[in-house]
Amino acid sequence: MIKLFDLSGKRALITGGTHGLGMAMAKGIGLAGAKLIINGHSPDKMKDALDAYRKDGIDATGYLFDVTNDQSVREAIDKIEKEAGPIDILVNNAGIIKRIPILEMDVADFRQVIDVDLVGPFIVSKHVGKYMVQRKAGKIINICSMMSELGRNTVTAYAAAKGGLKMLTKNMATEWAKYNIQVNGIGPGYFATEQTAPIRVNGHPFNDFIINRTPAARWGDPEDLTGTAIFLSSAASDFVNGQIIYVDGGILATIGKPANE
Ligand code: GCO
Ligand code: CA
Repeated sequence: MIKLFDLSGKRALITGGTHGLGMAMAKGIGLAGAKLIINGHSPDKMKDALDAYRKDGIDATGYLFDVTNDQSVREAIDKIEKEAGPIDILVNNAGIIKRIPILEMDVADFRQVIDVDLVGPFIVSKHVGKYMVQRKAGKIINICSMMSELGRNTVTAYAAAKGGLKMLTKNMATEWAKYNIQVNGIGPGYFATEQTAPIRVNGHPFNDFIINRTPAARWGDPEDLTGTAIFLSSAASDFVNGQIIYVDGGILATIGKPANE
């Protein structure tokens, strides 16, 4: 039975896999047997990340490229397919956030978030998808967000991008399911990472708000994503197409409750 989840012999490309949730998911996929191909943009972070993966006994190689640059991505994917071998699993995880109220947000900032969080997954999927379509096999996982479903003050560009990424997921699933490519998403709730560090400070009103707003009454631990990442990477999900699995401690299940309950 456990064979269904076995990723031995597979290769997984994880964008932004040098830190944060991307690294946690990549580690799970690696421990399930896949060889990791890690994308990042900082050579220092890449070195540390590869050391960490290898310390856990995971086979990992790194490729530095910018997910928003069509030509760099095309060249990198061609190179990876030649040097590292066919990409069986793609996790579109690289993303940024800017927390700025709408009236103060420059158009350039808005565009940059859309570029990295939405156009990036399109570009990488397009170049990896070309190979997957030829092989008639592949798994693509787009990392969505609570903001694929809900708004929040100051994260307007991020919400627009992550809402778009949810629909990109459904559309890619629509076009590519017939090639035996499963395209799905993971929507993490509120997780303890570097990205949320500024709003996770003890005593910070947002920290108390999130714990109250989450039925599980805690921040997610990056390892809470491991099982879902392995499931969507494996044969266990071979007829699952266009779904976003929200791993959120129940946030989307509820309207929430007053602060004193
Ligand atoms: C915020 C947070 C979120 C999370 C996450 C939620 O400012 O509200 O940073 O955007 O990072 O994506 O699912
Ligand atoms: Ca980054």
